[in-house]
Amino acid sequence: MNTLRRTFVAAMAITTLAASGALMAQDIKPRLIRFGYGLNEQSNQGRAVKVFAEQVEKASGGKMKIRAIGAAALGPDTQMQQALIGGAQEMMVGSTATLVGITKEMALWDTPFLFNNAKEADAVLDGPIGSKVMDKLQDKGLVGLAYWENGFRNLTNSKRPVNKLEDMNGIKLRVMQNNVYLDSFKLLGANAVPLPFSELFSALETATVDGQENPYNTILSSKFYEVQKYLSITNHVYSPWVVTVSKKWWDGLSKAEQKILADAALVSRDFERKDTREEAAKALSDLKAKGMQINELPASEAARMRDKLTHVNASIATSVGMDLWRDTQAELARLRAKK
Ligand code: TK8
Repeated sequence: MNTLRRTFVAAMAITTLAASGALMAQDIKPRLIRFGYGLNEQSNQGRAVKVFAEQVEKASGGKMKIRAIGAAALGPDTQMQQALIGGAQEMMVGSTATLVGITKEMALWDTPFLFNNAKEADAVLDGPIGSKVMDKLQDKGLVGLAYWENGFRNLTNSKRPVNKLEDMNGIKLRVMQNNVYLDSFKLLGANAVPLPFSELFSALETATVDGQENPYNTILSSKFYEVQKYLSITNHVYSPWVVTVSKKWWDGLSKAEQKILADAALVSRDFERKDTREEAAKALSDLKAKGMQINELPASEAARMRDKLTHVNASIATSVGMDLWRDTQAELARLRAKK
């Protein structure tokens, strides 16, 4: 190699080195956060995850990036929970009901008719009782950041309108994978079958099950109206979602990064509740327009169902702990006493 050529090669090497050095200093690879959820992108859940992602990117100046993965593409709730615990996935949002197998206190939220309205739900979930339950996740490798609204659940099926308790008899009903739900609907006379949400649409379509129960929003966004004729308004339970993080991964974040995620969970929670309530308020007319036949249970029949369902309360109290159960009842009494 002649001198000129040697100089050229050396110069090239220096330029390459300098370029890659500059790249390293300026563009530190953003943290990529896989955030899984079960519903469609076009749903209250999907919209709120998008708000969360925007918030995190903005607050971190692009250093934290959310890769939102909906429609249970990372698996049903229970599978994602295990991925978070193992550290193979960073974040998710899903039902508290599917967490009961991991943290038994979560069964508190499955209590039929626990909350009379959304205001009570917000007050208890965002207050000390909600935090206490959420913090129990930490022993199991999960960090809970916020409760979002799934909503009051209502019944759909393809057999008949449920106008009285006896109409539940023999209806093959999909329930979440959770003993409280299983026992509740067995008590009502249904043939309750636990199934992950991701399998629900096709189970309804193929008539593997006759019915299911979910908030109006989900009946709309998951297009259950295509495969279900009857919607019976029962509001039998208020169901929360909870935003969770892998503790394994969370513990490796800086305090500043943790704060960005925690703050964004609250901003998106407020957005999500408002969005969900607005959508729910007009969902019934939307579902009617899609061809569903909608009926409200007469008060006397709703009371009969309520009566039956109180039989699950004792076992919920035992499994969540008597202190937590009593504190919750006391808090609800306090909320109801004040105007
Ligand atoms: C979505 C579920 C869903 C829940 C259910 O992953 O399973 O019926 O209501 O929202 O968490």
